[in-house]
Amino acid sequence: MTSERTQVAIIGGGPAGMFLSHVLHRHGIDSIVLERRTKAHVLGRIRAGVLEAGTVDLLRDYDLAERMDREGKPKDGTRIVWQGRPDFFIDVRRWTGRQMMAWGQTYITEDLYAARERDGGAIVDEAGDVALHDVESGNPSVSYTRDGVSHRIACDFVAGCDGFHGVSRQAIPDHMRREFERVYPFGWLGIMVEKPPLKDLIYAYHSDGMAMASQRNPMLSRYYVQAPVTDRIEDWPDERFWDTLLSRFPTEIAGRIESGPSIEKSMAPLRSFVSEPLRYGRLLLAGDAAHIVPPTGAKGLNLAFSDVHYLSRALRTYYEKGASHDIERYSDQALRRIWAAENLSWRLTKMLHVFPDEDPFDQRIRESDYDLLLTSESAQQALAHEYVGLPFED
Ligand code: FAS
Ligand code: PHB
Repeated sequence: MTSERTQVAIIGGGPAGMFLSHVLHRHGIDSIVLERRTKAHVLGRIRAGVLEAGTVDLLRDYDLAERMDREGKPKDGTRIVWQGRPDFFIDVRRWTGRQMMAWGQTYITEDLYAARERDGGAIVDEAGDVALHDVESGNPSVSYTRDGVSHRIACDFVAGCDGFHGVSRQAIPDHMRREFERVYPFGWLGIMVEKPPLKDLIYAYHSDGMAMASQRNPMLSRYYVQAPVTDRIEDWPDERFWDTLLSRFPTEIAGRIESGPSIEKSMAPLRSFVSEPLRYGRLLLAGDAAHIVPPTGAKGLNLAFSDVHYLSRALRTYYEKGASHDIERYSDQALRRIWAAENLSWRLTKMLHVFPDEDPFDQRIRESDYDLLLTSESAQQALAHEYVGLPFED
């Protein structure tokens, strides 16, 4: 058993863990990241594609935006097309004065790994059997195995950034945790195709199911269709995917979509989930370890960044001022923004998807929600305010 010491032991080398490690380093706080998978596996994941204005600002503040500002696509908003009704544009630039950015999570993770390696960061991949110890005490530690050797890291804090299926959340005793969940009866079947994307990001409502058009770069498009979560990838050859996607967009838009062979295809189940609190003693959760949102509101990755914004500020207050007040208020502060994002993601998921067990009353309510957006500038402004990302609290 080797033993080491650091200030913050970070479990999970995804966006939350790696951004936290980067920010702490920039403020002179040591950390060690323990990632279960190989670096190649982590960098091979294809997930989020739209950044809130606040996330763009954080990436720029911490010198992680050079490639994004060169290759990313600023967006004034996202379009909604609706079977038999006029289009609607969530015009975040008009109503908030801010823009979003079409830029893939994969690129962000690549840049995070490059930055931490450049700065000599301690990133341990293929860390097995990660376990948390004594997090309710003032002397927590984390143990793991790698290449048959057992290791223990003594630390001041443990940051649980290990996603929905990680071990950190389980280190909070059941009687101390409150979990809130909605599981949706469908998933998003997504593909990547090496074709030019549409100009706009578009959500499409159709009585057969929703569809979505997004992008990663000028020669890489990302598309999704709502599909039964029980479907397997093998059930969806490219031809069936394209036929389904094109049938769910209005003809004039479908005519502009350039199809082609998929270079990636995956099914993402949809879930709304929050585990409270985000703190237990010296354990602090951030990102998917604490919450999950359906991708409909493009909030998952952005919430990981806002959690790290609050958590890194709390840890700076502790180390720079010897004060714990930001640590103590971290959970409540992060949860206000998390629940706002859960709320928007749930509303957009209800509005844009076909639910198998709904009745005609549900459909009329859905249509009236959309009609209000078409006719009310107040409703448009409120949605734009939420979609672009709420301002961070002081
Ligand atoms: P992550 O899950 O990204 O990272 C957690 C890391 O911890 C992983 O690398 C994992 O290997 C590691 N880990 C797990 N258990 C461990 C253990 N015991 N020990 C050590 N390490 C461990 N969001 C959007 O906004 N838009 C989207 O379109 C979108 N699509 C998605 C599609 C899929 C299939 C999934 C799963 C998520 C999607 N998301 C999307 C949400 C996604 O982007 C997350 O919000 C984001 O990855 C959160 O980052 P992290 O909190 O770092 O969690
Ligand atoms: C994506 O680009 O993958 C994306 C964009 C917006 C969403 C979900 C996914 O709401």
